[in-house]
Amino acid sequence: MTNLGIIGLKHYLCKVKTLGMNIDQEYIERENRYGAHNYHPLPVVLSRGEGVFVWDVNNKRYYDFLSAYSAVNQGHCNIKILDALNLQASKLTLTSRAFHNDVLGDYEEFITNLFGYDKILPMNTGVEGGETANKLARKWGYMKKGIKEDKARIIFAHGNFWGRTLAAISSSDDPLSYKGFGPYMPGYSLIPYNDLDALEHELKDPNVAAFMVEPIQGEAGVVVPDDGYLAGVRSLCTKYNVLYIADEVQTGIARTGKMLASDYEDARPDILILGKALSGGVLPISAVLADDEIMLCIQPGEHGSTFGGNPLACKVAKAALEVVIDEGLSDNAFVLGDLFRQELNDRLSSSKIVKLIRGKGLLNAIVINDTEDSSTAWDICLALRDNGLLAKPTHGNIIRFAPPLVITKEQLMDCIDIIVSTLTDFD
Ligand code: IF1
Repeated sequence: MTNLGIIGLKHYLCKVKTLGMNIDQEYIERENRYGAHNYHPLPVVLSRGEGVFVWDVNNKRYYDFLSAYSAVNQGHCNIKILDALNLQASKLTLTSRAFHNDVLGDYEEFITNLFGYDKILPMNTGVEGGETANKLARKWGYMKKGIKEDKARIIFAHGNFWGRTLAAISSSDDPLSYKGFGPYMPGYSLIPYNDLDALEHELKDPNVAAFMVEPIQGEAGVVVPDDGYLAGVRSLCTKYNVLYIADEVQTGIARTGKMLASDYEDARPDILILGKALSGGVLPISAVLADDEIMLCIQPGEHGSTFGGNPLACKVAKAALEVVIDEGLSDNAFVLGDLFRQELNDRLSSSKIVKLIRGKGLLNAIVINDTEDSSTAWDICLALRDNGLLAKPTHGNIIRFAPPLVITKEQLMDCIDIIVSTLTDFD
């Protein structure tokens, strides 16, 4: 937009405000008019963020209980991450991988040591991480497992969500994601989540290269599998020489109370996908981690990205991980997550509207006593917004609660009060 355009808009909005019209509506109508209609946002227009808080254009303050789908675990505008960003931004932002740069190697060494893998392949968005993991698994299947060309299969679980690309929607069983976008990627199959018998049945097929799964299913509504499921996946994949791919794009980076949700069990993935909070919400940064046996199956020229591994992203990701470690965010998520579920369970035990509270660490959801296609969860989110807390429904009857992990106990208790009183009003 030109300067004139910005001044014009501000002037116009001032007029709107003095006339007593709804200032939010102007922003919303502009998006609606000029932007694709691929989202249905909660009607709130945000302009500023700091830590656990965001402010709207009317300067009303909210607790952010979405954290941009767990991308801002380190809190909005985290100063250490912004310092890293600003310092590198004025030095060198992008070289492409056609040349080396003086930052990438340091980041690669840091992150592989932190997570205990031989190598990293840096990408940008979460879904590119998933695509990369799928390509790696197929290549490994042909080069190492001896699967005949074009026969490799990858198994997924019902309810999975890993993004919006054609490959990602080809493994989806949510019509909203896949319908109308065919034809689909071959070589994908679905089994029930949290079902080791079904997994073993599939893994017996020698053409299976990998099983890709979220340690907790986010989009499906924060579905936590039974204890022992991930360890079971690990041992079955080992038994049948199949790669275990963990999609920790949402569950990773301290969200569930450990650095990785996989850390709860003896369940080290063969391929680990990270995204979202890997940048603290500053840039799209994702990563695929694996050992040499797998990672070196991809040779120069066979995969890549213009922006993947750029110096700015490397500095930001390293800072984002250091914040998580230095500020003990895993422990905070673990302790406050237990408190959150316990308090809500105690104080909502007689609620007719709340069916169930579930989650791990600070990735939680409440299931509302209503049908999946009802508008109850949406209406509750509107009321929560009015009461100063932002959350988003997933399906008509589930609300996800995922605040930035820098939240303090005092702030969390304040949020629990808001949630309890809002839900009590609905009863
Ligand atoms: C949207 C939900 C969250 C993910 C997992 C990979 C990706 C995602 C486990 C892809 C992305 C998003 C994207 C966002 C909504 C969202 C979401 F509501 F669909 F369920 F987080 F919970 N693996 N999740 O959850 O990462 O390419 O987007 O960086 O609007 O699509 P991406």
